[in-house]
Amino acid sequence: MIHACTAAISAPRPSQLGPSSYFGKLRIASTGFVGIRDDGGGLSPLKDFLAGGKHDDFCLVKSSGIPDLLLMPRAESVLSMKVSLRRTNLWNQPVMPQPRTFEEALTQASFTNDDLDHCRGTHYQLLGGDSFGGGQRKPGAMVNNTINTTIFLSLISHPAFQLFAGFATGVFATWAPKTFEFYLNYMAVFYNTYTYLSHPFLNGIWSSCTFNLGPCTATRPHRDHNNLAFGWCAIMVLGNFDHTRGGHLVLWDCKLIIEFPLGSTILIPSAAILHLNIPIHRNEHRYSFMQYTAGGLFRWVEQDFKSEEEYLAGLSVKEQKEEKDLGLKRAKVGAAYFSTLDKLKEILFNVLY
Ligand SMILES: O=C(O)CCC(=O)C(=O)O
Ligand SMILES: [Fe+2]
Repeated sequence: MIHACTAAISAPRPSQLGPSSYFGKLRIASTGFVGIRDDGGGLSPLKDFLAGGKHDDFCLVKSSGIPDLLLMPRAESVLSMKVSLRRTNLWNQPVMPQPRTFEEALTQASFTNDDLDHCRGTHYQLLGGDSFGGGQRKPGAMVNNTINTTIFLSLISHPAFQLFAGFATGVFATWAPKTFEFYLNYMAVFYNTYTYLSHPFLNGIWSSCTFNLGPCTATRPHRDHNNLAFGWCAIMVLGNFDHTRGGHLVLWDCKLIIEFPLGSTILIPSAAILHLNIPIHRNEHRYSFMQYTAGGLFRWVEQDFKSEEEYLAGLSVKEQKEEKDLGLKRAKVGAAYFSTLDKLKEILFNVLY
């Protein structure tokens, strides 16, 4: 069952992005489903984003404890949503994972030094779920070694992560209902066809998740280009750190630096927006849990369960051209799925009356 927890928390505070804020066109690969790889660059300390720092044109979104809604300028579309579980009575439930849960996972997992240097940063990460891309010939479950598979399975069986999955899914369905419906429709076809695969969480909409096991998770500037180009991912943050001094989520393209306290979940279009974290301080720990669905899974459904080459080979020259044009148009189609406040009000009105 999907938790519609958003109903239990107070009304969101909209932060209209300032005129200097920028959310460019969706960067979309020619097939129209995944983003374009863009990472590199190092970590920036908080002072760079404060008065006198080299990025002091960024706007700091302080954590108010109530949900934060970020809107795109002019279009007033909902770009991001931040909610905190700590304001709900769910937070005090004994099932909540303690930093110990991550420490134990990290101690038991089997990592090499190379695992500490990846495009997102220099922290340990455990990935799992169903995916497609990166050389796979067809969609399937991500492959880990036996130890890491066991740890991944035990984390996704943890009641707290099941609760987070349902919570984030409820937020997604509430604030981006059209995008959510797109996920529902495509994933219903996908999982009805591949009955031997299943979502990591029965109450969650996303097909994959990453446990950023830190112990000091701070991502470098990156776009999660394998995610659906116009899709949303959910990031839940845990650990033991002072969120006013570090751990912020920076949405580079929007010139926003968002305080990201323990127990909060932020949903963003992570393939489209360049994002990164401010490092935390010595003796602090930060872990995050990210849920997403690879754009390749949607493409696979759209293109009759065939590889790009196989699918195009079955089309006439005219159809191939149409298909390529359609790929680029998908950025527009995807952007149209973002909710406007008026649309959300209309939906609410129809539900209530
Ligand atoms: O930990 C965070 O706040 C961001 C995580 C993230 O962007 C990622 O894992 O791709
Ligand atoms: Fe990311």
